[in-house]
Amino acid sequence: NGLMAGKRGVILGVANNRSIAWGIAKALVAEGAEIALTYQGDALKKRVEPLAAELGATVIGHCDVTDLATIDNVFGEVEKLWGKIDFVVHAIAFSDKDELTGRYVNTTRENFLRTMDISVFSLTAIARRAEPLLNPGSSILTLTYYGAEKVMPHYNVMGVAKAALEASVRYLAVDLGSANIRVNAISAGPIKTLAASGIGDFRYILRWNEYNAPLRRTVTIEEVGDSALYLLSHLSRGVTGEVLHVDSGYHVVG
Ligand code: 0WD
Repeated sequence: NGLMAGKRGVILGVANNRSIAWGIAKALVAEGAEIALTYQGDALKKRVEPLAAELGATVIGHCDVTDLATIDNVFGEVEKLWGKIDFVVHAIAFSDKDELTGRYVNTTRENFLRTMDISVFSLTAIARRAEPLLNPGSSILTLTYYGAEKVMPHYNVMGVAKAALEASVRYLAVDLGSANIRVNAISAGPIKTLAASGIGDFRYILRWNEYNAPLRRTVTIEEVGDSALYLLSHLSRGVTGEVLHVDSGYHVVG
């Protein structure tokens, strides 16, 4: 029973119980979805396993998106387990935290390329690998941030990466649309997660959003999860190439 009954999918990017991907996982399972989680390395495996158990989720394996063989392997395992799937959640990003502060102009070539590889190219690589497994009506979702649209203090190269990620969503939406596979993004407001802790002055950004967003507060991973439910379910079957702001409305004033 539920909105996602009979639907199966993969969620990449659960690091701990503060992860946005975890909020999405909870919302999907509450509506009857069966999910598989990946982890990045052994340190995160120990965190992801008990979380997966909490939801009755399958832990499908190690996936470091800088190693394309691990993407191939994870989707190979998913195919063995289920055959076809109905959704993929991409909640992955990385940049050297020394460059998530100060001036964008100082971005190094090495970190620029690494940030783009992990935070942008990975969505395309995952979409390509997942495509043959995706049923008609399937949905792919990624996570972006307002720093793609406007210059946000300290977000720097990650803002450039998110702009490219949002463009990727549009190109992928066209490529996969003829197979009735949809590709969308949620632009989440700031949330205190492991990844966010690398961003300079993050507490100030949270406070600024609380003061200025129309709802006068920040959002929770549960709220992002509920919006993700919409984009991953048949309720949004006419929606693709979209960037949905789940940010207490901050983007209308910021
Ligand atoms: O305010 C926020 N937290 C926002 C986050 C606002 C708007 C968007 N987002 C985005 C992030 O940019 C990211 O795309 O949401 C997505 C999920 O991030 P999160 O939930 O904020 O952060 P976290 O719980 O740390 O999950 C991100 C995970 C990594 O965690 P760590 O902190 O260990 O880097 O991305 C994964 C990893 O699990 N990840 C990778 N996975 C596979 N291969 C890799 C990699 N190379 N690098 C990072």
